[in-house]
Amino acid sequence: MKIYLNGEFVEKEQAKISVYDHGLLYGDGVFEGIRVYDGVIFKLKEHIDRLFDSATSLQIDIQTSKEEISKIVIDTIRINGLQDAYIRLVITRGVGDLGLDPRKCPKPTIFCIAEPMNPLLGEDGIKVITSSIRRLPVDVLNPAVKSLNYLNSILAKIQANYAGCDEAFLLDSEGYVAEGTGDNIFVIKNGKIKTPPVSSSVLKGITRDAVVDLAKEQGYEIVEEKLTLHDLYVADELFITGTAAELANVVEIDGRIINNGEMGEITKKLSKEFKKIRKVMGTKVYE
Ligand code: PXG
Repeated sequence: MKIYLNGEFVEKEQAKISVYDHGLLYGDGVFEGIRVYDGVIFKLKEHIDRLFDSATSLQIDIQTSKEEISKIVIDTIRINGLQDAYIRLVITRGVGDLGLDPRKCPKPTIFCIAEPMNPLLGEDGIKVITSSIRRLPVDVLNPAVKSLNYLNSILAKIQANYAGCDEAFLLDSEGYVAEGTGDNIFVIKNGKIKTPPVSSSVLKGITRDAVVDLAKEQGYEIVEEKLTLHDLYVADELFITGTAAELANVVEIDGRIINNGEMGEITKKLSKEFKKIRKVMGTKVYE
């Protein structure tokens, strides 16, 4: 497996970065998780746009154009001869000294990994708990920025592990449902699909947006509104979306069984349609 690192492709064992890299010292960097399906990179443009927005927000100068970064992603898949894979594209502030000052980091570190990966949480339906860890408020570290700081998601995941669950949901600082550790949440009640608005401590997931569009095309009513845990507990159907998790059905939340532990009809339909569109919506790796 060859990895792109700062201008060249190197073997996995040789893909090493400095201990003075601020991505490592301070979580000072941004990233994207992207998937390629059947040789088509799903929504590559949207991922690159979000990466650049995250970098702009943190005032990280990527010093490379969007076109060049897109080409790095394409070349990483090509050089490894992959058709279906998960891609991790990371840009850190780069190598500096031991102080925080970003001015000491003249050049960003850029790397891209691509390797085969099944849906992260399996396809059998997942069990979820609500974490006591809150999603970061927009005035602390805006969750719209996909930064290398994932500690609150990791703390929530540890709680899920202890509870014997697959995933944890986080509330925002007001107590409304925000999102999973690396995924967005959808609730279905009486045929209506609901998801929390991106304005409140929720990452604007690219899978989320694709599923919203898809649901509208299929004629479903879909609303973005604040949700409480009660809405989740009494849901007819519940699922999550994310690049790594794809579309995963939730069968249990905090001990409440959803739809008798089965995948509901609307979730089934959306999951089927999502599998169709994702193979065509994006950038072809091999012409
Ligand atoms: N919310 C958060 C906090 C995320 O990190 C999503 C939603 C879904 O966004 P996309 O654009 O992928 O539909 C993410 C995705 C993991 C993992 O292991 C997930 C993400 C990043 C890294 C790892 O589940 N991000």
